[in-house]
Amino acid sequence: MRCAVPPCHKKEKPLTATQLNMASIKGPAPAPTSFPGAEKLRIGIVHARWNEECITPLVNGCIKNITAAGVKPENIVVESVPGSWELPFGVSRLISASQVQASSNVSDLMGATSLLDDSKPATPTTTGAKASKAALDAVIGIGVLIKGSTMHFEYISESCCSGLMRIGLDTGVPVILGVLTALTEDQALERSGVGRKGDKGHNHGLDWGSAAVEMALKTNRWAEDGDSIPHSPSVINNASILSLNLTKNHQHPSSPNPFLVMSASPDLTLFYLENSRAFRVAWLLEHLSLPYTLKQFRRIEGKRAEPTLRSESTNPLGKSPYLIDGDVQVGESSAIVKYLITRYASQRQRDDLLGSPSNWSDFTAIESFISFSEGMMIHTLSAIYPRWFSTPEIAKEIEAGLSANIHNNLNFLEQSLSRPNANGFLVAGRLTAADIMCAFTAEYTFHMDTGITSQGKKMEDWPKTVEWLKGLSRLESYQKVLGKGVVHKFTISE
Ligand SMILES: N[C@@H](CCC(=O)N[C@@H](CS)C(=O)NCC(=O)O)C(=O)O
Repeated sequence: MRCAVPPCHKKEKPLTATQLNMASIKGPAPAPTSFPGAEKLRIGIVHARWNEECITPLVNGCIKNITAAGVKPENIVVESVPGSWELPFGVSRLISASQVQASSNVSDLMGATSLLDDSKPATPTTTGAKASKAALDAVIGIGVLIKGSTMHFEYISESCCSGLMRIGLDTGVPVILGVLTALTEDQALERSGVGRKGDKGHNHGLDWGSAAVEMALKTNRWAEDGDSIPHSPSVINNASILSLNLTKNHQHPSSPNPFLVMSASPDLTLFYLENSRAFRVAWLLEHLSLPYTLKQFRRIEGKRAEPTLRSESTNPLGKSPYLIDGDVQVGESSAIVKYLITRYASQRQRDDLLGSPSNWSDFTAIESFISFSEGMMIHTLSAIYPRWFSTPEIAKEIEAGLSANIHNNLNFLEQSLSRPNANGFLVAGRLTAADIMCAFTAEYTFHMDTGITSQGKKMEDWPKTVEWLKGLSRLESYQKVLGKGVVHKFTISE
């Protein structure tokens, strides 16, 4: 009878790499050798205290390569936690603490301290140099797990590694996996560069340190401008191109972006009613340089939208703006603005336009203005309805009744724009979604003269607000919308 198993499948002792005269193919491809910009980085290390004989050289290896790359010793923060189970929590809290520190004036929120003894893993020597207060650019979680006789090893390894991975993806701050999951003590010692029988092995901490610097620099660079595709050589060029294309289409915020989806490119159609809030959306689309199709609709006798707006857009409310993006349909200008920024803006643009967790006051101020533009400011817009649908006398009366609120709203804008560091914008001294949302309502108020001259007021009573609108209208993105041939009669210019 013929043997069912071919001879080559006979159970034999496998040959070792040396017997095969073959070097192992495992190991990282050469890492970058120079790290321009590393001197600006702040790197965190959180290490477990279990298996300290390995932990100490691993932490020191990390620090060695981080500083060799150019990171200043005072900008390396080392903290310890009891064991590897606590690593994800420690890393997560350290990232948050650094972000809070970056946005506050507290100087001693995080010191470059390790909870280890001084004789143990070296805390980078602080030579009196001032440590950075910036948020951490990368964090390494270091632990050493050695298999024992129970399931403990399996549970901790799995949870710790996936926990660290999740923090990186959720926060956008690179988290380097510095966890050895060794089956024997010898394996752990070899991978810590200590070894036991003459062969010292290789200290993986060195690689983790380099990886942290590389990932920190790359993440910062990608965040600089989502449109700029890095040109640095990659060992795996095709893979690199693929991943960057995905990044380009969908951007990748460094702070948590629950909406990050690797899918198709934007397929945007904006249903734009002339002289309407749709200007906000078109302006944002231009600001983000997103491609879109603009379908413009007329107002019948300057009032209600022509019925085709409802039928063509399929917006059940029949209002503009309305946005269709593939299978996504969004109404309400504020929702559209947030959707576009969240889905398509680069991290930098997103933090600029909506604010970031590193500055909660700006973040909440922007959010308030977005609500204000369609909340409190609705007084201004509603003043027009009596003019359209009532007698001039009644319209005048209603407008007079609304004017206190209209003035109050304008005073609020004026106050925000009068802050010493306003720089011609409502929040944070830069263009944000607050400006994009509120400008339309303010332009409308002045252009339609709702509650202004009829109430003995004039535009000049709100000089900063007028200057703000003029400044915004000079922006390239604003001008680009006008260049698209949209009808927008409210612009306040020189
Ligand atoms: N809160 C909505 C308001 C939408 C809205 O009322 N749009 C007006 C133009 S500014 C409209 O479509 N009017 C057409 C009509 O009422 O016929 C938003 O912010 O998008």
